[in-house]
Amino acid sequence: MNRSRRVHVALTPADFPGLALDGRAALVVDVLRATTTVVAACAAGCARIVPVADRDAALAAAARYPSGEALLAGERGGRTLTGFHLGNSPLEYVPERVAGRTVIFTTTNGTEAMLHAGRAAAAAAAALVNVNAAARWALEQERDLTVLCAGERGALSLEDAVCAGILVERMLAEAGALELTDAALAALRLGEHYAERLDRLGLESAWGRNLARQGRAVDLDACLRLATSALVPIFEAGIIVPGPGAPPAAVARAAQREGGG
Ligand code: 3SL
Repeated sequence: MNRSRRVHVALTPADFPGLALDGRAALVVDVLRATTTVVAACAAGCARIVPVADRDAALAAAARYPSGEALLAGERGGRTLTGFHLGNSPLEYVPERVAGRTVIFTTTNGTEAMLHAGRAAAAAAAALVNVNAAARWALEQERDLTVLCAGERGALSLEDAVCAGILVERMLAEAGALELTDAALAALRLGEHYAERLDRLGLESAWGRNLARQGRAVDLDACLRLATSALVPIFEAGIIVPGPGAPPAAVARAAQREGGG
């Protein structure tokens, strides 16, 4: 690609319906906590994550897999859905629980953003924990990029905008030049402000304070870490699978999947 790539950040979900994602790459961001959890699930060796809109869609999706293979996972208002196997804490997603399993996932904001990201020509999940790897993945796509910030019930979430900005900063550092929309530039400036003080996000973001009030300080600690994972969960026909940086067992399972095994 000769011209410099265009990068846009959809700072709120209100922007999603009008986004032209055809031919573009997309990164979906929900730092607290859905995309951090997706990275954790892939690192723990899950076979795939199926994002769905709500409980009914989750039950319908689970019924399409052999009995016992699918795990129902997700939250509303931060709390695990009644009768589901897993909530939305990245710390729950350990190999003993998810290795080799299909995770059917529905969350308040994150999975809605994932469903939109699935419309792009190439899409992946990004969080602070995999920000460097996700920025590298985005550059490798050689396409214009849209970052979708999941936000909170239609509004901007500070931590998602910050993560988008750090993604843009990492891409700029590697690519030299990018064509940024005003929204991407605004995110970049926020990212520059918070990159060295991520712990402040737990205190200054509305959802960070909410999770702290729910007694989920350990989740905040797990989510507000920078570039601790090299793993990039990628979308294949709307389903998320462990991509670059996945542990060998997850890679072997993905190869098996491609071979129809
Ligand atoms: O809104 C979402 O998708 C969730 O990530 C919110 S929570 O952190 O699980 O409460």
